[in-house]
Amino acid sequence: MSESLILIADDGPVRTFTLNRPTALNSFTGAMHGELRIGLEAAAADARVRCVVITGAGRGFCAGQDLNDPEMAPAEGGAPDVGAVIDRHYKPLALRIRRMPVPVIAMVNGVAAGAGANFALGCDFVIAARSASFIQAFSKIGLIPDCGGTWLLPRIVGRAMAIGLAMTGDKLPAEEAQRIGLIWRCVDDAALKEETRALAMKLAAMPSAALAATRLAIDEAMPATYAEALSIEARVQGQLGRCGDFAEGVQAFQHKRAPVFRDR
Ligand code: T3D
Repeated sequence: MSESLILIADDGPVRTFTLNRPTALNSFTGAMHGELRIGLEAAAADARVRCVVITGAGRGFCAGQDLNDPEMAPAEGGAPDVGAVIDRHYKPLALRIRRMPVPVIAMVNGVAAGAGANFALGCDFVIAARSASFIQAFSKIGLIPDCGGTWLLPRIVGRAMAIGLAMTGDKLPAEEAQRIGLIWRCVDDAALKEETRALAMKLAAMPSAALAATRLAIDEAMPATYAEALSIEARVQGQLGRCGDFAEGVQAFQHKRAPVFRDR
């Protein structure tokens, strides 16, 4: 039997997905997309899961699209339909992550290139090993940043950095990625798993629904005016105010005890 392209492991409320094509630096094939999509759907529907971690097997995180995947092969001698591959695989993946009801952490253990880099940047947190790096590899093969890169990069690091990273395709070491605010943290390689676990457990104990709503409200506010952002906050806060976690949070505060959050 062939080995799974996505390994799934639970550590209490934290579910870890490991991209498992290490000899090709975990680059995406259609089959790996399929397994990941099914796994993320299941995690989204499972109330026991309160935080998701995504990482890569071996020395790389993800080298983007597998450039040898038959799906990339030109149709009957013509050019491959790259746009169709994005519509079929990368758009659903990016949206799935953005709509997860729990926080998603990319634990970047090695190189993250092309769609592999932007797949990580689309997660709520990116924690990278000091030896890891980020490469907007697209320009080197005549493409533009995809998997959300054109939207994410300028919003995270500003237009000048976005253009620089995207046009040069230069390798950005993890330490530099943290310095320019592209990622949450760069940590020593030996500390990567423990630091990620600590963050994941902390997030898992927090009110998931409020964390997912925080992501939504910040994304919605990004292109909005100040007044519109205030209205978005009123709407989202109104919904959260009617949820059990808010009542629990206030009660726990009043009784000086630790809260137990359940909403998702
Ligand atoms: O249809 C569509 O294309 C739509 C979607 C596009 C999204 C994209 O992601 S486009 C960008 C695709 N990715 C790339 O262009 C990155 C290609 N890889 C590299 O530039 C380098 O491998 C890295 C800079 C990431 C790492 O370099 P290095 O020196 O550490 O490793 P390596 O020796 O190049 O790679 C190790 C193995 O992984 C090697 O296989 P081998 O020779 O040992 O059998 C290499 O061929 C393989 N590999 C790396 N990246 C890919 C790959 N195989 C298939 N596809 C890859 N993307």
